[in-house]
This record gives sequence, structure tokens and C-alpha cells, in this order.
Amino acid sequence: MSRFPGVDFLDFDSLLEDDERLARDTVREFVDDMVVPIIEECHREARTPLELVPKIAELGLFGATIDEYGLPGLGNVAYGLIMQELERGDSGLRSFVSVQSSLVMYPIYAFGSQEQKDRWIPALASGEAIGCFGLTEPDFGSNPGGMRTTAKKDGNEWVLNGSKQWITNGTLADIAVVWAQTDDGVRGFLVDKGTPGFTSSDQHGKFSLRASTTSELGFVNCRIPADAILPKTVGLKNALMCLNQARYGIAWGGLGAAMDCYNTALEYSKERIQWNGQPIACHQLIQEKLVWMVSEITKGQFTALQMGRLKDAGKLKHQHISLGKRNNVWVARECAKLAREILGANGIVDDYPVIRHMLNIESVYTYEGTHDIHGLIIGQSITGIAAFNAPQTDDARHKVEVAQRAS
Ligand code: TGC
Ligand code: FAD
Repeated sequence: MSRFPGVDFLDFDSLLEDDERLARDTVREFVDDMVVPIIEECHREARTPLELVPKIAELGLFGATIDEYGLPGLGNVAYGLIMQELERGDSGLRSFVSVQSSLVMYPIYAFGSQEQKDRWIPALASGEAIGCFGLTEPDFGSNPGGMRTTAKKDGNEWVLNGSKQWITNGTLADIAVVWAQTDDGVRGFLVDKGTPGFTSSDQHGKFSLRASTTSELGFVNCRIPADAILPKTVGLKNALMCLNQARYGIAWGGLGAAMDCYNTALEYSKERIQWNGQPIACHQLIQEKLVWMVSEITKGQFTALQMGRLKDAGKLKHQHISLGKRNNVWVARECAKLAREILGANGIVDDYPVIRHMLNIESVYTYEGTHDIHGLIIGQSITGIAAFNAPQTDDARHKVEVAQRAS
């Protein structure tokens, strides 16, 4: 079986430390040996490859940057390279590890009590427990600050009411990190599977991220103990801090999907013969597409590396992460489209990974902050002006009222 060669046009490797290369190569081998052989089938069957969870845990990939509880305490570049390799396998697989590590283990580790950490970090690291992260609601995606889910204190308990939508691993999860409005603003809570009043169901009909489970969560007078709150959460900002971790990983992950598309197209173009017995790689228009891909992947690699070095130094700002997520996922999206073109009709079948990456990237382009929301975050950073919430004119208000009455 041929090994994935990676993409390294500008001697990127020479900037990595030995332990970073080791982490990347270990996961590269895992993806070649265990993910590639099953992933198309999972995509066809819309099935999360749960059989991989023990091996992912054995490799120390859940919570890999934590350096307690026997976890590896890897640096951020090694972590990023792991995300790159996983997403080269499938965006859904990277999502599984991202959610578990960045959106469940991170908030418990950063904002949880000692008891919460002791109970959940080892179980999540070993894959015995699976977690999910409930921020998005049916009416509040890009604007989570408007969320309607509430948590009201009642004696020794919190009472949750509301719903969450588009939640990765929702029905698989033993523990849900749920964000809700309280009298003191948005706070995070841990809700165990099976708690009365807490339901979950899968969302069907996805053309994207089919090897990943996406769910709705419902809370109807769901009572959880007073100590189920993540005590160090003080507002929406804590949820956004979790997103920073995940978005950082996605900036690397997008490159993995882009690299797989590029490599597949490069190999195909050297083998596909048309016209005078020549491979299509001899045509200038094909080369131009390959050159675009390798150029943008290379620029994306250096962006991701600089982000990782800044993160290790404690200097990475959330607007930097927005630039990396926005750019590298866009690069992946464009590479998938170009690779699909180069493959001709073969670009639309799952004998090749390109169409699967192309469909997956549509989710990645939207989740963890859409491409345009990240544009606005960067815009706010450079101008000092937040342009998320357009000023409402009387006319706009009237249109909203008419639309609401009609629905
Ligand atoms: P805003 O008033 O701007 O901010 C509230 C407070 O938070 C601070 N802040 C941040 N802090 C840390 N990290 C960040 N990235 C931060 N962004 C803002 C801010 O300074 C403020 O602090 P303070 O002290 O003044 O209170 O909040 P806003 O309500 O106007 O919203 C801003 C906006 C639009 C940027 C934010 O809401 C946003 O990022 N929207 C996108 C939503 C999103 O990304 N959802 C993702 C859901 S999870 C998911 O998709 C998982 S997919 C599966 C996978 O990861 O694989
Ligand atoms: P909307 O916010 O309705 O946006 C629709 C369009 O309007 C977009 O193009 C957007 O860019 C644009 N738009 C919105 N506001 C503005 C503005 N101010 N200016 C200009 N344009 C604007 N969420 C979780 O909490 N946990 C998860 O585990 C999770 N997993 C997911 C898995 C998948 C497969 C998907 C697809 C989503 C997942 N999400 C999850 C939800 C995801 O984070 C949201 O879909 C995302 O934040 C966008 O919200 P929305 O879909 O409601 O789009």
C-alpha cells in the first residue's frame, strides 16, 4: 500500500522539531493503515467509525496538549500536525478528535472543578467516554450570544430548558458541555447522558461530513445538580475560548484535506492519457491548477506554523486564529474544486477521496464560525469597528415583522 507523501515544496520540514515530525508521521501511518481502508464505506453508510476510538486513545490523541493525567502534553505545532493528518483522512474524523479534545476536555480542564476534571479527563482521554459541545441553537448560529437556552437555579439544582442544533456526536455522547443563559450571563454546564428531561436525536440527510454524527439536543425542565456548572465560566467569552482551540486545529486540518486533493490530482494528471498519448499533466492549464494548489498549501503551512509558535509562546490572538481558519479552509475548498476538475468524471465518484473532501469542506467552511464571520472578526481587529450587527432601519424592522407574521 502506498504511503501518503505529504506536501513540502519549500522545505517546511526543516522548521519542525523531531517530536513534531514524530507526532505527524505516527498519525500519518495510522491514517494510511486504519482510516483510508474504511472511510469511503463510512461515508457511504453515514457512519461514525467508532471502531477507531481505542486506537486514537492509545496514540494519545484525545487531549494531546494536556500534560496532566498521564497525557502527552504536546506542543501546539505537534497538535496541529496531528489535526492535519486526521483531516487528510476525513474531516469527520478530525472533527471527532477536535470536539473531544478542544470542545469537551479543554473546557472541563480550564473551567471545571477538581472533581469534574478527575471524573471526566481520564475517561475522555481513554475514549471510554465521548463528549459533545452544545452552543449552536436553531435560531442562533453565528450569533450564539442570543441563545435562548436557560439555566435557572432552583434550590440545590439547575433547571435547563431549550434546544441545541447541529451538535457533533450529540447522540453518541456520555457527557454534554452545554452553554445556557443564567441570571449571571452565559455559563457552561455538564449534562450526563440519560438525565431526565435531556433528549438527543440525529439529524439526517447530510451530504457533508457523513462519517460524523450530527444531532439535536433538547432540554425540558432538565434538572442537574448545583455542582454541574463549570465554575470558572463567567460569560460567552469562555465558550469562545473553546472555539479558539478548535479553530486553531481546523486551520491545520484544512491543509490536510487540501494536501490529499492536491496529491490525488497530481498523481492522476501524470497517469491520465488523452490526445497524443500524453498525460494530461503536460498541458499548461492543468499545471496552472496544480501550481495554484501547491502555492496556496505552502502559504497555508507557514501561516499555521507561525500560529502554532505564537500559541506556544502565549501570544496567539483570536483574530490570528480567524485568519488561519478562514484562509486555510478556503484553500482546501478551492483545492477540492480544482482537483475534482482535473479528475474529470472520476472526480465525482468515491473511488477517489476528492469529492468526499469537497463535500466535507462545505461543513468546515461553515462551522466554528463561517468564512464571512471570520472575515468580520479580522475586519473588527484592523478597523476597531464591529460590523456583525447591522444598524436596523425602520424598513428592515418592518420586513422582519412581516416575515415573522408570515411564518
Ligand atoms: P463579543 O461581544 O464580541 O464578545 C463577547 C466577549 O468575548 C470576547 N471574545 C473572545 N474571547 C475569546 N476568544 C474569542 N474568539 C473571542 N471573541 C470575542 C470579547 O472580547 C468579549 O469579552 P468581554 O470581556 O468584553 O465580555 O460577542 P458577540 O456576541 O458580538 O459575538 C462575536 C462573534 C460573532 C465573533 C462570535 O459570537 C462568534 O465567533 N460567532 C461564531 C459562532 C461559532 O463559531 N460557533 C461555533 C459552534 S461550535 C462548532 O461549530 C463545532 S463544529 C465541530 C468541530 O469543531 O469539529
Ligand atoms: P447562520 O448564522 O444562520 O448564517 C447563515 C449565513 O449568514 C452564513 O453565510 C453567514 O456567514 C451569514 N451571516 C450570519 N451573520 C452575518 C453577519 N453579521 N454578516 C454577514 N453575514 C452573516 N455547533 C455546536 O455548537 N457544536 C457542534 O458540535 C457543532 N457541530 C457542527 C457540525 C456540522 C456538520 C455543522 C454543519 C455545524 C455544526 N455546528 C456545531 C454549528 C455551526 O457552528 C453553525 O452552523 C455555524 O456557527 C453557523 O451558524 P448557522 O448555520 O446558524 O448559520
